[in-house]
Amino acid sequence: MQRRPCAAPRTDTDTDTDTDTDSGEYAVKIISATVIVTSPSRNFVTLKITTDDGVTGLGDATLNGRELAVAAYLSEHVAPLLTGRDPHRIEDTWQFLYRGGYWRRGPVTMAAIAAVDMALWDIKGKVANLPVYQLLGGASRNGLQTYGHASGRDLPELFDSIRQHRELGFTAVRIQTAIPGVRAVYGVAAQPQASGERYDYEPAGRGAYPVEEDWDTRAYLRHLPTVFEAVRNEFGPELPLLHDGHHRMTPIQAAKLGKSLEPYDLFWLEDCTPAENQDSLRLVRQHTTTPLAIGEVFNTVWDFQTLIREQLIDYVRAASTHFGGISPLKKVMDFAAQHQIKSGFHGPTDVSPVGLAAQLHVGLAIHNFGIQEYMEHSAKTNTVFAQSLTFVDGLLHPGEQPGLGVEIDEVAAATFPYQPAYLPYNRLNDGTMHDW
Ligand code: EZ4
Ligand code: CO
Repeated sequence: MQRRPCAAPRTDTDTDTDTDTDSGEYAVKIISATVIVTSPSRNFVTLKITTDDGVTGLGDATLNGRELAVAAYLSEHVAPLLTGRDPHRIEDTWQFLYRGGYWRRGPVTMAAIAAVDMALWDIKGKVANLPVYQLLGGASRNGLQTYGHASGRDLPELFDSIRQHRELGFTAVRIQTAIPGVRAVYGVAAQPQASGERYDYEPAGRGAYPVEEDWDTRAYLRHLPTVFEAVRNEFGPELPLLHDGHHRMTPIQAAKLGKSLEPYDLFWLEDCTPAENQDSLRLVRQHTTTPLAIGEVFNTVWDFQTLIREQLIDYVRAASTHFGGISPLKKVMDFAAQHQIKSGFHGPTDVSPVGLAAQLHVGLAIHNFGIQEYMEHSAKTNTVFAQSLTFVDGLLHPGEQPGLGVEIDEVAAATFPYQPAYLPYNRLNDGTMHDW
């Protein structure tokens, strides 16, 4: 019998069986790929791939505020193409979905491809009986240093939040505070929202329409250095401090902020300018030695090309889920290593436990790990996802279970149906829309 072409999908008329191949490459086939949308305390989109010998793999396709678009992309256009493919051909399947789709990139496409990539790594690990980090080269460290999100409406509340995080074992903290004159600011957990339930300390609120927030860059630039001065005075010079500018400044404003924060020795300043304008980082870089982190909204390795090659950043903020999965995350970090740039993968709770596990395995294996963002998932989320990660003495570890180490309880998942939820948007005082 003639061999089928490489990785051709099974068709209805195909009478081929698993046993008539001599190379072994068709020994296992994908028999199903199903999409699970669940909202235990927030919305998550999970892909479950099953092979004909009963092994399952999970991938995260959660895209905050646009969840159902990725779910449809997967169930309508990707799942049918996966049936019959060899689950072990991870790179080939990634390229098939990326190049074969013709319309490349974008968060919906790349979250969908990410879910497939993660699920196939999960399967490969289970078949090999090894945690995924072992397949990526093995551990380069004992565990991953993490940072938590400290925030407050004023200094006493912020100081309490920093103390709480240190008691939980965090050895680094991100600092976000309210700004006098601004009603609602990104990243301040205790701040009341205009409407919508705040969940998991993340900014998206449940409800059919996004909440409006306001913004004043001049007030922010004046206020923030005073907050960092107070935190350094209270907690001393050792504690690594981070801050997220959340895409709101122009290049010259970001340069000014970077300079004014230099006395407080930040671990990083994140997303100081909107990511679309890569050239703007040159200007920021020329003016400040405050380390820069960027890329949580990037989709592909190519988005980092200029920033890494010209050493315009210090940390890669990509998230496994929004960046096409484990395979491209490993590639971008290998490229970054040549330029002494480290990882700082995006780990909010809108990356599911599956997506978080995927990047923990990468972070444990690569040499140029920097720091890992960690926001614990809620107790409700943990009733749906069983995680094997551990967090001891400030170090995260993905655990030793074969594969990614996360399983989903589909019965529990079904009890939490999707609920519309949107990230807020920003307007300036005169009503102009601004980056949120
Ligand atoms: O606002 O993931 O660094 N973390 C962040 C996040 C983002 C959310 C958006 O869904 O900027 O909190
Ligand atoms: Co951010």
